[in-house]
Amino acid sequence: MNFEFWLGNENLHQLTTQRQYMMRIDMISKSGESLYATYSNFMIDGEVENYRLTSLGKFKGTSGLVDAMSCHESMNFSAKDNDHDRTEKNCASTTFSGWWFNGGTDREDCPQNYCKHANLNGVYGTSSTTYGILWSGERDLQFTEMKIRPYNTNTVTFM
Ligand SMILES: [Ca+2]
Repeated sequence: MNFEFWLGNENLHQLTTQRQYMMRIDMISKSGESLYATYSNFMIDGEVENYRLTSLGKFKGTSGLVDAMSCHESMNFSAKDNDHDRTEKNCASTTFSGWWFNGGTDREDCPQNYCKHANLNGVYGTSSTTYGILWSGERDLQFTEMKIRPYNTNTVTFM
């Protein structure tokens, strides 16, 4: 697949509530380095719960890569006309994207009062930390892909 595609939150909800899924994110950095992040769990709540990112489970990824997605765990999905982030502003508006924006101040390992630590739905082709595609300090990502599959302890081990 070589174009922008989003499966849709309702589809993600229907799929991920049937059984335990794991998620793998593949990324190519601005400088061309391949990066990956995997999570042992991926589940999206329904529309009534604003497609909340219920659970991510355990993280494993490229050596040195920050676990940026966990700062979005248990957040509602926000869109421009559906502000469910925890800031006074509208993160979806400032980033031109929909995402499980956070913005809280209750986790020391996450950016404080800031919309995101990762945003794979940002705007392509910009180093902007406000609205670009980023993963922690990795800005202007060339490529990102989020994939899910049924969790199988035989094929993947999360320490
Ligand atoms: Ca808000």
